[in-house]
Amino acid sequence: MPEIRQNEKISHRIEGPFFIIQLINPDNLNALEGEDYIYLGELLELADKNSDVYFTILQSSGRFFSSGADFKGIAKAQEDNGAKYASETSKWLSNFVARNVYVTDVFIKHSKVLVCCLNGPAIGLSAALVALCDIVYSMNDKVYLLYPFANLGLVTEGGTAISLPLKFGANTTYERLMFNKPFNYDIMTKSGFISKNFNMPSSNTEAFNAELLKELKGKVEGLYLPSCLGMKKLLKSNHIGSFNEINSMEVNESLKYWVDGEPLRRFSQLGSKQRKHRL
Ligand code: CO8
Repeated sequence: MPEIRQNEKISHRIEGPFFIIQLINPDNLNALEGEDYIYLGELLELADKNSDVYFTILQSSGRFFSSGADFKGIAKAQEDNGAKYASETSKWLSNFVARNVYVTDVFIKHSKVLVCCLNGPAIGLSAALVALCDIVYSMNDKVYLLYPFANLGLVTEGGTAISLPLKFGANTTYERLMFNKPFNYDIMTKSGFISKNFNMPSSNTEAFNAELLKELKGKVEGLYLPSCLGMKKLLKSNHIGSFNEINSMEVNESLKYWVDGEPLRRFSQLGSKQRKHRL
């Protein structure tokens, strides 16, 4: 396996055909900074290149899967006023567009089967990545996905302009996005987004991850795994063109908002608890 640097918020290991990536920073609900999203993308690329790997498993820790972009990281980016940037456009191309487009692209084109072990809620870009997974299992019925773009002065990102209508239906997507409401467990179950609820208490994420992995090991027994990758390639071919197109459209639309500064004002209110998401 090629070398990769370590990241204190994300671990990885390989067990048989499974490349397991775990978010391990429960104290801030597994919020991720720009560099962490890039690291996540690099891990996916590592899994992609490893011919012994057939499934990439995303696990987390604590009570949240991930609360999305870390507002401390956003504040850092805002203060990034080095002479290296000729303009606000140049700054946000680097701090937002390039990062966002990269991690989304890596998820869209990933060739191994992506399995999400949803132990709790996911928000923002992290929730967008959950919606790009092929199979999702939930720990209990407390899970939800929140895309608070309207509350933060942003627009859809991470391919959600396609993944959400595709997986939950167009009108449900409109209603949830326009009024900043979560896609709750009921919506996720009715649409078939969640394949199985393990009905375990929220304090038991490690047990959920272990139980799910054990079940997956049983499920793949006797299978010809290259068939799984062959089918993923064909299933993916239904939408890959649209996803590639929307990834570029989303970040270019969002760029105007970052340059204008509204997301920064709102992220800072979120950080100082003056702004909350309605859940
Ligand atoms: N960033 C940093 N810290 C966080 C975050 C976050 N996103 N979310 C939670 N935390 C921290 C809190 O500050 C708190 O820390 P402390 O104990 O030191 O005060 C701790 O985690 C626990 O959080 P709460 O006390 O707030 O827990 P609650 O259960 O009351 O609330 C919520 C949970 C609802 C998740 C709330 O914390 C919240 O609203 N968090 C913000 C979620 C959010 O809006 N995320 C951003 C989404 S948008 C996005 O991801 C796209 C951005 C694109 C940029 C990408 C660049 C590549």
